[in-house]
Amino acid sequence: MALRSAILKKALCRSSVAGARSMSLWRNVDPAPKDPILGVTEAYLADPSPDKVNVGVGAYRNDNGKPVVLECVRAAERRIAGNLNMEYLPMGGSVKMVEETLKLAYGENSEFIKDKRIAAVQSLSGTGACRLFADFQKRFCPDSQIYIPVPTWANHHNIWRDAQLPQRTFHYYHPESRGLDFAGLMDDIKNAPNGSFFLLHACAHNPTGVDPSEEQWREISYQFKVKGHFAFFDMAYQGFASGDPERDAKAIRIFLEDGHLIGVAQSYAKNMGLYGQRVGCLSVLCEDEKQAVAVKSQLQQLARPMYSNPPVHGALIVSTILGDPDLKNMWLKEVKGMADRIIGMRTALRENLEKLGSPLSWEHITKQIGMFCYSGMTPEQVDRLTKEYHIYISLSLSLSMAGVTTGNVGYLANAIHEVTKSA
Ligand code: IK2
Repeated sequence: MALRSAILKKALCRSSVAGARSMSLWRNVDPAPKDPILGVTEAYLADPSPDKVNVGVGAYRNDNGKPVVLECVRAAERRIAGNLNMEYLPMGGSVKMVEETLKLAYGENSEFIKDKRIAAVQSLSGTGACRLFADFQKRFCPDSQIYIPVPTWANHHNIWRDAQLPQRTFHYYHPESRGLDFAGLMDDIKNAPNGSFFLLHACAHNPTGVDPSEEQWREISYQFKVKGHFAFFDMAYQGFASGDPERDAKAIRIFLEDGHLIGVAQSYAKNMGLYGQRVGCLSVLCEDEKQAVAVKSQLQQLARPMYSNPPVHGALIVSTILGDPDLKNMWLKEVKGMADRIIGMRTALRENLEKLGSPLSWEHITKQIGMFCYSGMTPEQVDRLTKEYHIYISLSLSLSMAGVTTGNVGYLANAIHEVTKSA
């Protein structure tokens, strides 16, 4: 009895030492800074004001400010219902979904698809595609770095930082003209060491809404060829720039025509409204089929210890829609509908500001494209919008036009006018 209680005492004593040690393990962990984009939504949700407006995160809303599930998605879900098993997908994800997704980026009749020169895997949406590529870049080009536009989607910096690759920046936005700094961009391309990696937004640049023209893309592509640079396209908004996914793939097609070997991150978050399903695709165009097989196997090997294989449901929705001509047509109409509503809100916001007699030029609101409008406001003005008018904008200072509706555009214009009129 005495022996048992002595053993118990010793064990308790040992476990309390271990307990104390495990408690102290995390004592030095400080809270992480709030995400500059998703943190805005948290603040918006916590605000009880009936006037509040969320133009922070780039998530499409209908004209009543409500999230949208596309009709084509509803129809695909009806078809899938009952036929779905919950088995694992392969490490590279749904082959059918990937096949259809490549057609959107590389073209319906792409010779590269026919020749099996593209290494492609299903990814955890666009973020996952970028991260998988960054890890791949680190593993096979460990001494390389990535050139990132100024500004860019804030998470790009986190992604390449966590993949432990050095980052350089290149000129992109010209604050005075509120357009593209084409001269600065071309200089940076020319001055980067030969064979550098560049991150390019394929269309509807986030956060500026400023894209190069077709002619400018041709010049960029030419200069990339001269320098032997590698273009990694992040295409999170295909369809949101022009309303037509085919037109929005123009930059990629120009690079393909010019014989570049490129990488592409695709996402269905925005253009199919599948935000939380986390469905996308990473592809790397290779020299031949043998290389593509090798690259794909390495991408899968990177995925395996991270998340093993991607989720099945969103992939099945996408392959059902894109694999059926009627559903695909329905999708194309719905993408155009979303892009058109945003274009309409750009016009309405500009008109409202002009009607209020704003002395400033708001031309850039209708000139910029895609989901975002780089407002040209200062951090102080944006701060006033939030504090005095309950209008939530990300720290990038760009408005997500997807959150603007006929119901709130007047209120928004008035608030913007009030905080900018004395500038
Ligand atoms: N690339 C760009 C340029 C993006 O804007 C986004 C989406 N941004 O909005 C949501 C957010 O801030 O998280 C992505 C990639 C990634 O989108 P997803 O991973 O949702 O496909």
